[in-house]
Amino acid sequence: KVPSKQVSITPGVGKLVEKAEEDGVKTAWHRFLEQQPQCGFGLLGVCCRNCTMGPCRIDPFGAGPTKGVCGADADTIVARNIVRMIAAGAAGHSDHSRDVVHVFKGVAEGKFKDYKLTDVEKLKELAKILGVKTEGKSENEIALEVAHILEMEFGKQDEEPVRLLMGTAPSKRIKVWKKLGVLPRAIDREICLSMHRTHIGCDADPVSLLLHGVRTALADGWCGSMMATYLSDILFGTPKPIKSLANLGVLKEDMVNIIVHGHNPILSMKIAEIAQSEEMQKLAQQYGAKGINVAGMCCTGNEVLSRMGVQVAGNFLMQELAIITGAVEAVIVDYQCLMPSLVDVASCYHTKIITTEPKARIPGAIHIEFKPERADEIAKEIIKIAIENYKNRVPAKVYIPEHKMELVAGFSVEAILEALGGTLEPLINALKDGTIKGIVGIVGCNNPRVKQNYGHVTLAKELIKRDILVVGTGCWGIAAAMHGLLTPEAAEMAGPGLKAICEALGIPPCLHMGSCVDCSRILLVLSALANALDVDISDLPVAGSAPEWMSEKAVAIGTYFVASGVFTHLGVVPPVLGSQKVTKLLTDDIEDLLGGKFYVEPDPVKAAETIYNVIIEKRKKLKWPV
Ligand code: NFS
Repeated sequence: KVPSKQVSITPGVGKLVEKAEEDGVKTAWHRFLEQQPQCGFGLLGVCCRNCTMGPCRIDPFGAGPTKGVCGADADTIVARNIVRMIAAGAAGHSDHSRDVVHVFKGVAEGKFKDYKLTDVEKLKELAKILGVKTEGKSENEIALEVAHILEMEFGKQDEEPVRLLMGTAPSKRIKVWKKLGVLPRAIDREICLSMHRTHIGCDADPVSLLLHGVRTALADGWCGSMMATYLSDILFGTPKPIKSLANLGVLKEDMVNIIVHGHNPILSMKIAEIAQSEEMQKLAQQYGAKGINVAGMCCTGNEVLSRMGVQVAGNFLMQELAIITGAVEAVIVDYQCLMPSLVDVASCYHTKIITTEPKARIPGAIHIEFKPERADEIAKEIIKIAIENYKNRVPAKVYIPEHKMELVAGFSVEAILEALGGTLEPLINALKDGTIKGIVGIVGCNNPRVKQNYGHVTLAKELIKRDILVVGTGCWGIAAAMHGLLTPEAAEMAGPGLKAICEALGIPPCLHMGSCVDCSRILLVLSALANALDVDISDLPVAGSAPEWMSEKAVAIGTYFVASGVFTHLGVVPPVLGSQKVTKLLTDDIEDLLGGKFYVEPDPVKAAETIYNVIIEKRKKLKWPV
């Protein structure tokens, strides 16, 4: 049994964990308990499985072996392991991006009729960034040229840095990267090189390894993830402030409930759109339901929330709970952050798990491969499975917590600018005169090591109280939503300066900027601020945080934030403590090279205090009032 009252601060979660136990179902919290005590070598990062002379592990107390069979010491092993995490995270974001490029190109070629170029202004902006001339060309011609350049960003073989980074990062920052030799040349190349360097018998120098980790992370943030954001906006529209609701209470007792879960908007946008069609709604009524209710989960939830206002059922640790309500007809997934246990949990209820991507299959799930050339047709086919499953719902097993919270999402860079009246001036002035002390980006996951959403919500509240504007993405965005931080009324919780600004502009003190690939939007804000003030990002009174992170993607994001000059807080200790050298490099020395560094603090209240102090120091250096 897990102590249900201690697993989460989010209303409804504890109740569903108890229901799971009554129904004989295990959740991530139960499996986390079963894993205790976890492997100390793994936690410290000193276990190496990169060849079959091993696995080798280094004795952290120095009494046992200090080197692996090949001679690698703790510094080498820890650095190699963390670089592999960065590479996997960058691969996740960027391969998602590759799929969006594929659809974008197919649309430009007229092959994928079910999609269109929705935001042409943004297409032109991207063309300009990439140096594509637009005059006298049709939208499709521009899109094709853009698609060609973006494809090359993955696999080009020359030594030139990726163009998207060169076109969006501030020039002062680019100089820093150039001097260090970490300007990424191509996304796939840097990821591949991360794997090569960490192979047995290659790079053994922790400094050189970590610098390549930085290069790989930059290829993700300023290119791979950035591309996913730009193209998703062009295909589906750039988010604007939009109202919706969050938490499991968005599920409906008398409707066919469909959860879209994963990351890529290409399918989930279609499901959300087609579920609204008369044909599908009528079919649902024929099966005895009032209609179809689509709700999002994790980042694909953020994608459909930001652009269509689709309600969100919850963040990462709530995916199993949605099924445990007994009221979900289908969970439709693409890839990333899907627990394979969804199938086990679903087997105790009537829920169908539908996988759609060849690269993310789950044994026991129904697999319907998604193909953009038949998008509408496949979306319908999938929705029909959910509708037909409504009759199998067992009313006695249904429990939907009543909790749901209002929210406003959709704060793209464009939307923030519009709220500010078209220019950054008001924000810059508020920063300069100290009305707002700084800006902090909070991102990342849930992790059963942390009381669910306690880190996310507490840190955000502590920061806004200190007149720090909070922006963020991913599962943080959903946590903030479920706890009422994404409403204009939340300004009540902010300090007097931030409160006044929020009230004047009618915005929340915490701004939801999208999914995790949309951390690129945060980079663009930093870039615009640095350019406008003619300083480097590392001079700005800003910071980043991932209070409850767990995924390799989060490691990539944290690293590109640090590499971009941002002081970055982690609420969960990364597996590096087995090497004093690597730990010191990441939390101290790296600042001299890049202007940013990692700071680890599990207590969000203490973290807020430290972040505030860092921001005040930055303000003093800029000679701004504190
Ligand atoms: Ni980001 Fe988004 Fe959530 Fe973590 Fe997973 S959904 S891509 S990895 S768990 S924030």
